[in-house]
Amino acid sequence: MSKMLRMATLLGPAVLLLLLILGSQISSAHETERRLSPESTEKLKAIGSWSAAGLVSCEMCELAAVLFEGFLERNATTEEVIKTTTDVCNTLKIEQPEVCHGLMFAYAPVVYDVLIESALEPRMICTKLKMCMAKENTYEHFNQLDRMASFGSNLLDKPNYKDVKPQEPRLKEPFTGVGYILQLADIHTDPYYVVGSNPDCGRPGACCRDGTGDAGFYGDYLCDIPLHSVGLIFEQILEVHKTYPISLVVYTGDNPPHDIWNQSIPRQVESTEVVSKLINDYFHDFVVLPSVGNHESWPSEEFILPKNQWLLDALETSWSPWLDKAELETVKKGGYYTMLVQKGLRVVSINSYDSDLFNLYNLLEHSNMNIKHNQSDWLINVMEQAEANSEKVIIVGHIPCTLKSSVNDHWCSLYASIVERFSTIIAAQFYGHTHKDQLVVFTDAATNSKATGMNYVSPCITTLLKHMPSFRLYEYDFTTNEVLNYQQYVTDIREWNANGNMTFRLAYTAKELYNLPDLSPQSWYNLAQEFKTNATLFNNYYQFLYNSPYGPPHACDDNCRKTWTCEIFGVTSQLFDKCLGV
Ligand SMILES: *[C@@H]1O[C@H](CO)[C@@H](O)[C@H](O)[C@H]1NC(C)=O
Ligand SMILES: *[C@@H]1O[C@H](CO)[C@@H](O)[C@H](O)[C@H]1NC(C)=O
Ligand SMILES: *[C@@H]1O[C@H](CO)[C@@H](O)[C@H](O)[C@H]1NC(C)=O
Ligand SMILES: *[C@@H]1O[C@H](CO)[C@@H](O)[C@H](O)[C@H]1NC(C)=O
Ligand SMILES: CC(=O)N[C@H]1CO[C@H](CO)[C@@H](O)[C@@H]1O
Repeated sequence: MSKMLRMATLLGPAVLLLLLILGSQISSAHETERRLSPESTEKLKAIGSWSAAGLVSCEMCELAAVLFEGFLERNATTEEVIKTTTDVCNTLKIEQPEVCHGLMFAYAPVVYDVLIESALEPRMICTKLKMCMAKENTYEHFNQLDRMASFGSNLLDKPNYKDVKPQEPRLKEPFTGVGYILQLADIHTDPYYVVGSNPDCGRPGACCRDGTGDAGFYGDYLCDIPLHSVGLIFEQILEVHKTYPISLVVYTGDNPPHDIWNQSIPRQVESTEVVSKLINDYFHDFVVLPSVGNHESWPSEEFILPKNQWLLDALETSWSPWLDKAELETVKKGGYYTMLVQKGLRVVSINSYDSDLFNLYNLLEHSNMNIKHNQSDWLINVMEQAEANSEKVIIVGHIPCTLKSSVNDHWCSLYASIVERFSTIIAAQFYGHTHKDQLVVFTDAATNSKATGMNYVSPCITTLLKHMPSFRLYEYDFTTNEVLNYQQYVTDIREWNANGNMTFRLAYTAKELYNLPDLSPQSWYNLAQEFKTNATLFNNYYQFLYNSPYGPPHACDDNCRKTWTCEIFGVTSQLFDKCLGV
């Protein structure tokens, strides 16, 4: 089993599923040859080993699709789909048997149901998941793909304003002057962490559990973080709070561990309950602004209503210490809400399942994001009202519009239009999800040369995949509603284990690191443009990007620098390509 595949399991279950399935086609080539051109078959034979092929090539994905075409043709039962895909996984020894079964049990029915309901050809999924290029006329039913293309295109032109009763500000005594906004991102705590376990057990997202090995008391860089360490991290944050008083807490989601093959609805609900309770225990005197992560659902990443109403019900309960009745109502309806924090400052919390490329339900015509009067309409209405009331808005959410986050272009191009349309009232966007320390700059659709918005992507609290636990404080002017600076804090869990030193250190402050005049979107735009040509300047960004105790995994050559720089501007794949000049 290759490390690459295990990475795929952690990063994109749907990707892995497709990967697994195509394996059967390599071993039983007759089915393959019936469907594929001789060139493709040759290419596949040439690829030989999985890892050599990178994560998923177009050919591989199309092969996986062939298996599903078979299921569809013979109207296979869900049980058969699970069994066959599990067999494939086991035969190829891609994961341990319980992992194979767990993955297929969770994901194969989702793929199958979506194919049946959408009537999309299986191989179109490969295009939709950006594994294959969209080549015109390649497929007979290619036009099916365009069904969703008109989505959102006219939304911003139409007068959409609907009056709703004005909200009472949450804070009777508003903050003025400079304060600090804390962001907690990607906590992913493992309830089954056992000190002294094997951290490299070969079961993705579920090591450090077996009681035989050297996983440290406070955590291990190959595992998700134990709950007792999360509490200790919160204690350390409250120490920093004595110097830099925190006004608001933004908590951008992803509570469960990464054992996506061994989850269930009750366990997912419990994760959100436990993490919310812990945050409430430590930050009960603060205004806390939560948003939902892509790992909160079961299966992880997959979300559609009414099927996942249980998650919204759980959020309503877990978030009830922080939100009022009206706010909880929209949480229960769609997992989003808006809060007027104080006069003139509004927060909008987005449910980012609409942007998740691996939320296969987004392929359905009746996906949540395609239905009128759902989140996108709601968001536009809220922004229009905020504008009419002269409010500034902070948007908080989980999955940012960056290619590495695996987002769909439909949501992200609509989101980018919203950011542009309301650029004068959006004070900041705070997101997480990538576990990396990233910047995202939005530009105007007409010329892509003027900054319209700035999205800060904060690194994570969990240690899994070699990330140092970290948190961020945004220095915010509550009088002018501007982000003035931010402080990035990190700690090395190896030091905790070695000598009990849990002190967080300041990794950097943004303004000083980059020598910025201010943190306006335009200043970030200018800086990121310079990254293209100035490697010294870019390395300031790159050294903190992975937030790893071992430093970046490799030196960044010109190509790498170009890719990461275009990632900053790559809100959609079109913009990414445009930046790369392809
Ligand atoms: C597929 O099988 C299900 C039961 O397993 C049955 O209800 C359905 O009618 C079948 N569909 C077709 C098109 O044969
Ligand atoms: C899988 O989850 C169950 C609880 O649902 C737990 O008892 C079991 O230990 C987990 N397996 C692993 C390998 O972590
Ligand atoms: C603990 O860690 C902090 C931050 O890295 C460091 O400044 C300090 O010197 C350490 N203290 C001890 C006793 O090792
Ligand atoms: C690159 O950026 C560094 C750091 O800001 C600066 O000192 C240097 O002059 C820049 N180099 C060029 C060629 O612009
Ligand atoms: C989550 C959500 O808001 N769902 C709604 C989307 O819009 C349709 C039609 O207006 C409603 O029926 C859903 O309840």
